Amino acid sequence: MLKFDVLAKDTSSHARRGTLTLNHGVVQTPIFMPVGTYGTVKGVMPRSLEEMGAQIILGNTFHLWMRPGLDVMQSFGGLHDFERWNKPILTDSGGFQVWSLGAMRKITEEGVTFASPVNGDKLFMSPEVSMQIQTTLNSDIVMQLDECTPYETKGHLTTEAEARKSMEMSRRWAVRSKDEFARLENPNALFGIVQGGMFTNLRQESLDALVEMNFPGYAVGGVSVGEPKDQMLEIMAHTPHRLPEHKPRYLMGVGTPEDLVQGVADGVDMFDCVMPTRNARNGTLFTRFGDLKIRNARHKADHGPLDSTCTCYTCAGHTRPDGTSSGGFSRAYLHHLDRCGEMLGPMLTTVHNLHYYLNLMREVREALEVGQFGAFRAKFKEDRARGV
Ligand code: PRF
Ligand code: ZN
Repeated sequence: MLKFDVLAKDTSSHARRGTLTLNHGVVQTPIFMPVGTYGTVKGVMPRSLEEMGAQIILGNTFHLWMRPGLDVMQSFGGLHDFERWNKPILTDSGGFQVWSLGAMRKITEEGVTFASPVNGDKLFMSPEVSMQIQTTLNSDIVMQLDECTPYETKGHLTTEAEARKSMEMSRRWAVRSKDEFARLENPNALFGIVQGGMFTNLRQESLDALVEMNFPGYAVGGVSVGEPKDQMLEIMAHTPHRLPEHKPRYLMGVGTPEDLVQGVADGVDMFDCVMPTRNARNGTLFTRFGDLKIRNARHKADHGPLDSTCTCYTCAGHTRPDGTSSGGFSRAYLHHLDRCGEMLGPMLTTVHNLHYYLNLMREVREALEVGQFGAFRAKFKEDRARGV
């Protein structure tokens, strides 16, 4: 089941504010979806995710198929109960991850053959297998199996002919994914994925074919795969707003805070990216006034918070039962945890970065509701350029 309602539209861009109703709940869009590849958003307890307002998280077909495997998933009735997250879950199909294996895999029309990175077993992923796994996981949003067209392979830029071949195979895999999803009587929603590399004519062909198939939602794949920024922006400007107005649009694996705000302006409703979680673990933190590196010696004795306007647990602390505040953590303390390799360090920085991304989308939604998205964007850019 999937229902999508557009509540408000911006007058000077393709941005829109909507609600997406899924089997495990309602999602307010535009939304950022934290990545939980292995059935966990790394280092974050589900109660913290709830606290910071996460509405839907990702899981990964490929990883959960490897470990713990389908028998265990089946015995829990799916991923929600296993990981104790009762809100919506979207799972990526595995195509992108299998593709990332590089030399270890062989892609044919039938599917992808590869050696298990866990135990070396020979495995086969096809559109049908991906749908079977995602059905067992009971994901609210299931992604078709696709082939993410690379930007370049060993220095060779993907040609239009190569991108066409890849896009056409993804299109045939969309048909097979849809047929298998229907055969399994999966009660959730299946998204098609637009491919076509850096070629807008191929993007249009891919989009037209998928729209003809009438999916309940659509993703734009194959961007943020190593291309120069201007090419990424060109695809973002081209594709999302051409997708059906009354269906959700998901831009896969993007991006920086600036990319998200631009994506919303381009008509995107849903985003996911490892950037807030991965960067937190590397000590790169997002704030309203730009990014900072907590490892930098200038933070060594700084009593201030990461972001004085942030209300996350890391920056603002929590209220004790007696009504007093614990106070937020200082940059000096976070710098110290990083220096010592303490595990609380990445836990606190991940909470902050995710809160930043989720709050950014909350501010975007509020601006759209009151018809102030243009003004919001201008202020966002100005603040981010100010520097921390
Ligand atoms: N396809 C799938 N997952 C993805 C991508 C894609 O093209 C990308 C590209 N940025 C990220 N994740 N299935
Ligand atoms: Zn914070």
